[in-house]
Amino acid sequence: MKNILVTGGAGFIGSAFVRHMVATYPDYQIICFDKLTYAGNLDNLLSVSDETNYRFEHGDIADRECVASVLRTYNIDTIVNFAAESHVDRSILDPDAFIHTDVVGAYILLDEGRKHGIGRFCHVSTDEVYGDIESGYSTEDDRFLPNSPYAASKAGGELMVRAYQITYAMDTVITRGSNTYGPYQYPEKLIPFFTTEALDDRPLPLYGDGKQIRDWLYVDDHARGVDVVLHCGESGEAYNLAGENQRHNISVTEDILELLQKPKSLIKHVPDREGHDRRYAMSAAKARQLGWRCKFNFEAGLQATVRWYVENEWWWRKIKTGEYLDYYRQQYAKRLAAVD
Ligand code: NAD
Ligand code: TDX
Repeated sequence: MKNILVTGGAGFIGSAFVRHMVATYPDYQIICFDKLTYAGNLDNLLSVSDETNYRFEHGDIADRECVASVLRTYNIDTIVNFAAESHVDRSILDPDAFIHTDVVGAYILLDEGRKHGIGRFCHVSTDEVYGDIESGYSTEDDRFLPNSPYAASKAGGELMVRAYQITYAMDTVITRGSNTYGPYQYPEKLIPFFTTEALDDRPLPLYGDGKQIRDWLYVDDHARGVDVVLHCGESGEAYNLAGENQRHNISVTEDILELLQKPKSLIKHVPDREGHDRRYAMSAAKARQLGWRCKFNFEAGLQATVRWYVENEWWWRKIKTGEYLDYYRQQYAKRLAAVD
């Protein structure tokens, strides 16, 4: 590996991965390729922007010519694909962009990668492909039962990766991460959304009874997990990157309020998300065999995250304007009015 294309590298987890790779492997060239959608943000990459082993290229993974050109220009030998539409609620409002990027984009990237003769293709996926799991832990051989348009589009992308491994003998690996949190996460996802809303004493719209369970993974652990699978994963295999920190949403919400010393009365139980999965839980045993371990437990990770949002208003205040407010109204206005 020498010249690594990191697609979606200006997003939340992709940027943590870029920062990690640029610092850890001075001999690699890290080329971030990103469309800069509402979720892409070059502020996430300010700390590496002057590094000699880092470059940024603006482009869409579903644009064949653009992908071919960047593969040629930088003589890319490795692709790590983080690029995706990533928010379940937006996929329920309008799935179009999810099919474009998570399915068609993954296909174009694979196809151009194959033509260019790249080495390893590492595809970043999610625990949501397994769907709701009432008890026990999903393992890598479990069947896919995706329930939201987002989850189905991620499952579709993964199946195309599998097809390229088997049909064209491409060298691929897949990671399936659990719910990730930490600095630089777009404030539409539960933890940054509730933290920044609570800071302004605004209502926290908790879906349904709040007893849904998610397994939380700190972003730096996720980024390191992708690095381990990229370097050590067996060709053709998928690896669960599970935080093994399962929490009810209501308990995460109360922890945030306690850290901020805000009252529980900010919590509003609003009408549920459509098709809402009750529980995700994965086994991380297979990734552990590669030597991957989480360094952050949930309490330390959440404290560091909440503190980061308190100290970095410059980053999130300018995001919570314009398009963000349109989305907020569409997603929450009726829900909050229903419980007023
Ligand atoms: P994000 O929404 O913060 O970032 C996505 C990035 O992809 C953005 O920079 C965006 O501009 C870019 N992008 C979108 N469409 C593109 C396109 N067509 N071409 C090029 N770039 C494009 O997402 P995230 O939370 O950092 O997630 C990264 C990956 O990890 C995704 O594949 C997601 O499915 C997966 N994942 C996320 C989580 C989580 O909890 N956030 C958990 C498991 C897996
Ligand atoms: O306003 C909210 N109220 C609420 O109760 C929001 C935004 C979320 N929730 C609930 C829904 C989920 O049960 O909190 C939980 C977490 O929600 P999200 O942050 O939207 O994450 P989730 O839907 O679980 O999906 C995440 O994990 C898997 C990421 O967004 C995906 O990209 C990843 O693949």
